[in-house]
Amino acid sequence: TKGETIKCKAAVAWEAGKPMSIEEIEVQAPRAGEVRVQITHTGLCHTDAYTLSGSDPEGAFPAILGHEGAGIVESVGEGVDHVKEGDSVILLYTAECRECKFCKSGKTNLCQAVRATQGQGVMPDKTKRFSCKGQELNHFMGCSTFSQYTVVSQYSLVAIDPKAPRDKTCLLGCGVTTGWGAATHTANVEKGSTVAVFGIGCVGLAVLTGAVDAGAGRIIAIDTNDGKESWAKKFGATEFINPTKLGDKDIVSHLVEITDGGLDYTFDCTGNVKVMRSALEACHKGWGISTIIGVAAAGQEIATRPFQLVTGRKWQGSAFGGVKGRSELPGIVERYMNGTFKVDDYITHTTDLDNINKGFEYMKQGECIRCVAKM
Ligand code: NAD
Ligand code: AHE
Ligand code: ZN
Repeated sequence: TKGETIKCKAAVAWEAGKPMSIEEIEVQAPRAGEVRVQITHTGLCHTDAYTLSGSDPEGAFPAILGHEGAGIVESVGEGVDHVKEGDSVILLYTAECRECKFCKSGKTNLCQAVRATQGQGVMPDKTKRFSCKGQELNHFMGCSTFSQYTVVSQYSLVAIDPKAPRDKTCLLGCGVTTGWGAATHTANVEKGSTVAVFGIGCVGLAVLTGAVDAGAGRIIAIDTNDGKESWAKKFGATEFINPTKLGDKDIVSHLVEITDGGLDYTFDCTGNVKVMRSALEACHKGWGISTIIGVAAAGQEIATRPFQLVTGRKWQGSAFGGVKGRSELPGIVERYMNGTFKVDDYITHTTDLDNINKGFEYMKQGECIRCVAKM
C-alpha cells in the first residue's frame, strides 16, 4: 500500500478537556521529505496531558497527540535517504536537520527546520496527513504517536538498533533522554559536584542517572510524595527530602544550610513556577546553576530578585535534554543494549491503544512513573 492512504486506528483528541476517542482514521502517504511510520509503542508523557487539558498555547484541536513513540518505517517520500522501509525508529519532537543555523551553531539542539509548522499542527508544507469522518486532524509536536500510523518529517526520526525493544526504547523519545541530557549536556554537571533535583517523576529520575554518570558527589532528591524516596535512592540519589515535612523551615534555607551555602546544580522537574524559584535560590552564590525542565501551565511566569543572578547564580532551561536526536540516540540505545543505561526501570504501567485514556488516569496517580501503550 505504498503511496496509498492507510486506514488505521488512532486516539483522536476532538477537543480540549475531554478524553480521546478511538477512531478509524485515514493517513495519507508521505510526501517529499516525509516518512510514514507504523507506531508500535508510545509512552504517555505529562506534556500530552497538559495539551489535552487545553493549557498549551500551541494545542490545536482536533489532533492526534503523543510524542514519545517508536515504530517501523512503512514508506518514505521522495528524497528521503537516511531511513528506509523496515527501519526501527524513535520519533523526535526536537528535530535535527543538520543544516539550519541552529543545528550548525554547535550551541543548541533546537533545530528550527520544522519547528514553526510543528507548533501549528501541520507538516512543513503546511498541510495535514490525517483525517477522520471527513475532517482533517492536526499533527502534534511533529510526532502524533497516538496513531497506528503517522507521517513525520525526515528530520523528526532516527533509526536505531533493530534488536532494541521498542516497548522500552520509546521512552528515549522524551522523558528519559530529557532528564539525563539536562544533567549531562545542558548543565554539564561536574565530577564531585552537589546536585538537587526537584520532582522525582520520570524526568527527575533520569536527571539523577545523568548526575550519577557525571560523577556528582551529593545528589539530593526532593519530592512532596514520600513514595518517591525509594525510587530516588534506586536511581542514585544520596539523600531524599520531603519539603512538606520540614516544620517551619523552608526548603531553600534548609538546602543552603546542609550544603554549606547552596548547590552547584539544581533542576526543576515539576513544572511549578514556585519550585523553579526555590531551585534557583538554593544554588550556591557565585556559581550555582539552575536548569528548568518542567513545563509550566499557560500564563505562568517565573520570579526571583534579580540580586540572586547578580550574585552569580545562573538560570537556564533545557529541551529534550540538549540532545541531538539523530546524532545521539543510536549511541544511547547502544548503551541501553550493553546494560549501562536504564530504560526498563521507569515503566510501571502498560496499556494499549483501546485503553489509552486509562493510561492517562494512571499517569495522574503518584505511583506511576511511565505508562507505555502498545499500539
Ligand atoms: P511527574 O508528574 O511524573 O513528576 C513530577 C514530580 O514532581 C512528582 O513526583 C510530584 O510528586 C513532584 N512534585 C510536585 N509538586 C512538587 C513540589 N512542590 N515540590 C517537589 N516535588 C513536587 O512528571 P514528569 O513526567 O517527570 O515530567 C516533569 C515535568 O517535565 C513536566 O512538567 C513535564 O511536562 C516536563 N517535561 C519537560 C521536557 C523538556 O524537554 N523540557 C520533557 C519532558 C517533560
Ligand atoms: N507548547 C508549549 C511549550 C511546551 C514545551 O515546553 N515543550 C517542551 C517539551 S515537553 C516534552 O514533554 C520543549 O522542549 N519545548 C521546546 C520546543 O521547541 O517545543 C507552549 O508553551 O507553547
Ligand atoms: Zn514529553
